Formats: sequence, C-alpha cells, structure tokens
Amino acid sequence: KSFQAEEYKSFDLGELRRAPKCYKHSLPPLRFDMTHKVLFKVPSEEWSGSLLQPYPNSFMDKWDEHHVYMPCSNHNIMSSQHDRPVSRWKQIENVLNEKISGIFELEEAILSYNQHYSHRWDFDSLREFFMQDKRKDEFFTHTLPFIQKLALSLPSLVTQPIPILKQGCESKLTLSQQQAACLLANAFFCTFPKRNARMKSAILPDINFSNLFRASSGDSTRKIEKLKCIVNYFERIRKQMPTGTLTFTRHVLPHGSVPMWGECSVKLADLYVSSEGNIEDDGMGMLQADFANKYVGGGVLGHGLVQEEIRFVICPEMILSRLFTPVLQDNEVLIMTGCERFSDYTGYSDSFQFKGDYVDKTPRDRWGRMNTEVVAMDALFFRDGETQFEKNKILREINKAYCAFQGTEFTSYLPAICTGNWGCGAFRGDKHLKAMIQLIAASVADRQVCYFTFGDKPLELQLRRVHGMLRKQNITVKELFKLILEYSSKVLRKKHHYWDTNNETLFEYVASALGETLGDTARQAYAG
Ligand code: AR6
Repeated sequence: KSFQAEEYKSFDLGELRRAPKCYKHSLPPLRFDMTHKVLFKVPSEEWSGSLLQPYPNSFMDKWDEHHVYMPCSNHNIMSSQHDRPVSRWKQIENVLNEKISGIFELEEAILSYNQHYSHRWDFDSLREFFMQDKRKDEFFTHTLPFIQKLALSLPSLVTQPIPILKQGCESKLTLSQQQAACLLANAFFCTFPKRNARMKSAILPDINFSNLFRASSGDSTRKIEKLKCIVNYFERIRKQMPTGTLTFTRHVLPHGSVPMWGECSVKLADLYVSSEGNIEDDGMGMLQADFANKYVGGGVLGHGLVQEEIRFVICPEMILSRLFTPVLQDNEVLIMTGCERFSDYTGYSDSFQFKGDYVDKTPRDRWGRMNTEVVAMDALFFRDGETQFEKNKILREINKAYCAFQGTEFTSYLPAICTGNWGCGAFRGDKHLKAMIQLIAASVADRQVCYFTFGDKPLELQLRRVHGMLRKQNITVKELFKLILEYSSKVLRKKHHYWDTNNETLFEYVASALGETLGDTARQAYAG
C-alpha cells in the first residue's frame, strides 16, 4: 500500500516546544564559578536593561596559553624602527586616536602595528567595498571614529582575562554585548596578537578581519556583501549600544555518557517537516542548528558563504566565538546563547546579498540574553558517498548530534531542535541518513524536531511519510539504528554508488523493511 501524504500532515508548527514558554523551571540566577567566567559585575537582581559594568574594576593582565592574548597587554610588544621593543598597544593607541579619513589611511593604520604583514596583506575587498558604498562619507565621519573609540576602550571595558574554552573541558563564558562589540572592534582593526600566522597546526580560528579585507580568487563580491553586514552592525550599535548579554558554552559529551544506540528502547520524537521556512527566521525559541565547521564560523572571514557563514555575518556577535574556541573535537559542540541578529539578507552563497537592517525582537531572559540558542555542530566532510555509511562514522555523527541536542542549563522540557540538511551541502552528506541520525539523537535527548528541507519538497514529503510509518509501527531508536546499519552494510558490501537512482535509498529501504512503500516522490527526491 502506498502512503498518502495527508495521512502524515500530522504535526503542526504551533505544537513545537519553544523557549521560554516550554520551561517548567525558571533560569537560576547568574553566578560565576571556576567553569563559568562572567566578564561583568553580576547584578544583584535580574538584568535591568542598563549597561553592565566590567568586572573587575581595572585591567588584569594575564599573558598565557589559558587566556586570550589581549592587544592591550603590557606583554604585547613589537620592535621599533631602531629594533628596540616598544608597546604595541601604545602604537595602536597612537594611530587609532587620530582621525582616519580614507581607505589608505585606514590600511596604513592597521599595518603600522602589523608590520610583519605589510607586504603580505592586501585590502582589495575593502577598497572595492568603499568604491561601491554610497555611505562612504558617513562611514569615515561617524562609524569609523566610533569603532576606533570602541576598540581603544578595551582595557577599561574588558578587564578580566578571557579564558580559552579548552578542548575537553565543559566551560562557559558570559559577557555583555558591549564587551563583545569592543572585542569585535579590535578584530576589525586586526589588533589581536599572535593570531595572524596561518599555520595548519593552529587550534584557534582566525579572528582579525585582515582576511575579510583582502581579495583572493575573485571572492571580493562575497566579501563586499559580508562587509555590508558587518558595517551595518557597527552602525546599529553606534546609534544604540545593546545592553544585553551573551553566553558561549563549550559542551562536552564524556565518553562514558554516550548512549548505547543499539539498546535504546526510546520511542521516536515528534517531527515537523517543511520545505518552506528556514532556521533563523522560523526557529524562534528552539535550539537552532549551526551547520558548523570544527573551526567555528568556518570561512566567515574568508571565502565561505553558506549556512554557517551567513548566520555569523547577520549575527556578528557569533564571530566572537572564534576568539576563544579551539577547534571542536568529535564529542564537543559550542552553544551560543543570546546573539542578536542585525541584518537581513537574500540569496545564498554566490547570490548572497545584504538586504538592510533586521530588528531582532526576541525577548530576553533574566540574565539579559536574547532567547536565541544556536548550537555549532560540525558534521564530517565526506569526499565520497560511501564512507559515511561506515559504522564508526555513523556513530560519530549520532554522538555529535546527541551532544548538540542534550542541553546544559535545563535537563527537562527542552525546546524543539530546529534543524535541516546538516552536513549535506558543503560537507556532502546523505540527507536521508543525516535526517535519521538527527531523529535518533533528538529522540534520546527527549526533544521534538523541526526540520526545514530548504526548498526540497520531495524530501519534505518523504521524510514525513517515513517518520509517520516509523511512528505508526512504534519503531524505537534501537530498531531504527539497526535498520540504518543494515542499509549501510548493504551499501558498503555492494560498493555501488548509493546515489545512483537505480539503487535503493535509505528511506526506501526503511519503508520496505516496514512493509510499506514511499510512493512516487521517492526518485524525484533523490534526483533533487
Ligand atoms: N535554514 C535551513 N536549512 C539551510 C539553511 C538555513 N538557513 N541554509 C542552508 N540550509 P551547509 P554543511 C540547508 O552546506 O554541509 C560551512 O562552510 C541547505 O540545504 O552550510 O554541514 C561551514 O563552516 C544546505 O545545502 O552545511 C562548514 O565548513 C544544507 O542546509 C561547512 O560549510 C547544508 O548547509 C558545513 O557544511
């Protein structure tokens, strides 16, 4: 019997659990401890809406590998013309205290404390951006002086050493949006020391904006659109400095707490699936997936411009994660809470364009954070189609998704997961497999799933059908896991190209194992 689509128009967007409504307990008061650093004075009551004071009162200089090397540290030195060591921050202050009236002066200022790169960095994308930008005058008269001042306020605004969220350690960092702005202003002026050399072994992503300013292999059109978003962010905060807060959490799934997927008798989670809508517009109050790179933000300051990079440029506070988040390991994710969206956009990848302001009306929690929780979860990149069906790869992806969906601040009544084709674009994963993997992980984490297929209508219909069949037959996690492994071993045994339309897809396999069929949409979906 072939399933009718209507049979599965079961689940509605309105039935999804969203924060803060879904929580049965209120957020505990904000407290700092060894694993949770807070860079401002914690208000005795709840966040009141006024600007927060940095903590401690004056700058504490720490120059070691456990903390971000700060531009304003006394240890940040460069050599003078006479080869004598001089304070690099003094040089930064000297140039940023002066009026910068045009692009060449701006370049000169940045290079004056990055002399090592004076012959290696170009500013071609930035130059082109100014050639096109109609509000160039406004930028040099108002916005740039504002960014200069903001960058220079670093030693009085960010007084506490910023911890590196170390690999393998569950840790959190909460800071004010104003502090984030100040740090981003420093990234704009490329002031962060020890962050320019691009060695393969580096475990921290780059943060200085030098890469965004340059043009390589004809990517200046992409970078110009990104710059429009970044400049829009600075213009917005110049007009009104946001007063809220942000939390970045490195979440680790200890090896001992990995569920035994083949033994879980948990029933499958609710699923809403649609080909219309997307994560950032429709995921309010849900845990939103960032289809990440293990270097969070991926190519946001470079060439990349797909889901993660787009999210980071419209919500630039997310870029800050790169300052203190070393590359994610297989059992780790980064949760970004409270990042505000500032820009609207159209298009995707090469067609991406800045579309103007976006006013984010998301309500805030008692710590002052917008109720926007985004989890950076990096899938594996698959050069060929079959490798992803190897059991250790499947387990890696289920465990990563489970780590992302587990939740940290609350343990029950968690909001739905808002996700989609995780790992199936740039990383070339199989949509059917990844959808089932995410369903398994969400089910064990006891969360509903809201899945946007990003325009793929056949995928929407099929996923809804397959989910409906699984639920109707009360298939549990362990049974679904077993079906996936059976299909995978078939793929690996045959060594066929699984995407060949003559071969059975995972959804078809599952349907036939349940004594059902997918109907006509099956093949179309795969071709899509
Ligand atoms: N909402 C819902 N779905 C989306 C959205 C959106 N806003 N944008 C894209 N999709 P991709 P990956 C769908 O390629 O394969 C970056 O460089 C769309 O179907 O961004 O995990 C990272 O830094 C798209 O094809 O994620 C990594 O280096 C699919 O999601 C790398 O890409 C996958 O989006 C990650 O690649």
